[in-house]
Amino acid sequence: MEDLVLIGGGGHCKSIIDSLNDISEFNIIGILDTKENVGKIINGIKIIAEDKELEEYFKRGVKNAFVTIGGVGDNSLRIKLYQLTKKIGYQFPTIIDPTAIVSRTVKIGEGTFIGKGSIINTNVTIGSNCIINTGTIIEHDSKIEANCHIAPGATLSGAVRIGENSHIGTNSTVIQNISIGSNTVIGAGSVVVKDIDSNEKAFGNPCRAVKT
Ligand code: JB2
Repeated sequence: MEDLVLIGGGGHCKSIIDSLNDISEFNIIGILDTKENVGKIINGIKIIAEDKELEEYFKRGVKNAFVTIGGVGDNSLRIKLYQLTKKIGYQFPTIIDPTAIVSRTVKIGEGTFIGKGSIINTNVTIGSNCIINTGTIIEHDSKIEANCHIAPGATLSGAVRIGENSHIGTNSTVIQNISIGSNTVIGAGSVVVKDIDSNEKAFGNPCRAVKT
């Protein structure tokens, strides 16, 4: 089994560890978090160091890393840590919980997590460093760009397009053929029936952008 280091030891990390335990493909050497959390145990895995030790672990032969920070509504730390880790040279696996149903035609980028009970239908493309969280449904021909978070229970009907760095709130529904831009947040429980531009915050039924 190859060694893997996790980055961020909060709630999202617990979900990833649980899936990794069921997959048994990696030896998790530990978690990196902030100084005050070093020494804590998260789902049986120790927080061993701060992010500044990433280079040292790479030199010692750890070649796989995974960003385990969720960052609800603000992906910036997650993206920063992914880029920093990639620059050092780490590889990022794709982690698919064994309870997810994923068509063999789906393309999934590195560093992306597919959570428990998700269903991903044919011809879907998902970019790198995404979270496809518990119980989501991603229907046929949808395209999700890098660094997106599709929160628990959200449904994307057929051929939905989501631009990079966007967040689709928990239990939201996006009807077929809708485009949602980049850096956009869709609030929890929204029903999206019209396209939503980039750099928007939008919510409700029907989902509308909030004017700021
Ligand atoms: O710079 C950092 C840093 N800043 C905060 N580097 C590293 N390596 N870790 C950092 N952290 C750590 O991220 C915090 O000390 C904390 O341990 C963790 C964030 O944990 P939290 O539970 O607050 O959030 P999360 O992102 O793991 O989970 C959120 O998103 C998930 C998708 C939660 O809202 C969950 O409920 C949700 N399921």
